[in-house]
Amino acid sequence: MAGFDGLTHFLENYEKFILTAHETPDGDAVGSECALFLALQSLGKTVLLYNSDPIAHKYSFLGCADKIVTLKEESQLPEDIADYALLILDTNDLHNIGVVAELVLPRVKAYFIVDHHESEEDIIEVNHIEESASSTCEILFELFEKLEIEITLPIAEALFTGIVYDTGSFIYPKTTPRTFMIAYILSKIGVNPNKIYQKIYESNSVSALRLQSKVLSTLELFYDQHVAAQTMTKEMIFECGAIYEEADALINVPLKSESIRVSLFFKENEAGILRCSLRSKGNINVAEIAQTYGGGGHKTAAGFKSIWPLETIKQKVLDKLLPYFMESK
Ligand SMILES: [Mn+2]
Repeated sequence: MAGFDGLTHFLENYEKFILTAHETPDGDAVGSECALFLALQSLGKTVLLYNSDPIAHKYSFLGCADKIVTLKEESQLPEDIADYALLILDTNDLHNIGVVAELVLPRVKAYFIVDHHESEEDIIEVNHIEESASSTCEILFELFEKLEIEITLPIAEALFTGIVYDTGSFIYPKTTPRTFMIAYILSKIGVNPNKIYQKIYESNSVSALRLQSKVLSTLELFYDQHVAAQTMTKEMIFECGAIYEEADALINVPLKSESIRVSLFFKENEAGILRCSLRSKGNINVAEIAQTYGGGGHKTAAGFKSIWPLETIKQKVLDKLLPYFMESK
């Protein structure tokens, strides 16, 4: 495991911090932002939170969720932004922080990444990236212990949220004894696991439920029922009164079927921009396919923005998957 020296030096070196996380922030992104916000404040630092996309309503129970500003334009930034340092959480891809890359990154004194996604060696060397960690929140827990920062209940709830989200409630492959040990400590501090579960998984709007029903009805199966494809158009979002972010977990639904090895989700946002998300079980590397089209991700979870219309890109992706399923055709 990497030491915390680089990160602790960075935190000591500056007094003012801006925190951000990846586009379409998930439970680990928001949880790590909130936890680090409160922890840095307890050290007497000045801290601001900016994201490129709004956070989902279900995370509004977190202590500082209302402090997160959705960044649209320069005028929202502090006048003394040149005195700030930027901490980028839960992604190591500067293309994945949206407008923060254009408006904040060039103006701050320095930046530092805290993340657990796969990365290039040169990025890992100068940042804090632990690929084996279940979540960014798991890394932050260890940081707080190292710095002897008191983990208050709001910090504990934020950390627990990120860990529960990124481990699929303690079942995904990077869930380790260390993850359970941290969960044990957080629950001793007073976190109520059932409350967090309800907030994350049982707080969706009815519009999200309607959207799910529409998206699931687009399901198509390919390659002897090993590949599933779902589609969401902007019209579906408008008809349901939903928002784009409410579709983020729908790609996981087909994977619950035993025969499905790859799940594809072609989704248009409200502005009509088409994105393709890919998930796989087993040894199919979907990040390779996403990289072909300018995207990225992990071996089992990746995505890219499409410059082609839906039917064209769907066929291109299916063609890329063909070699994996030649024998079963
Ligand atoms: Mn994460």
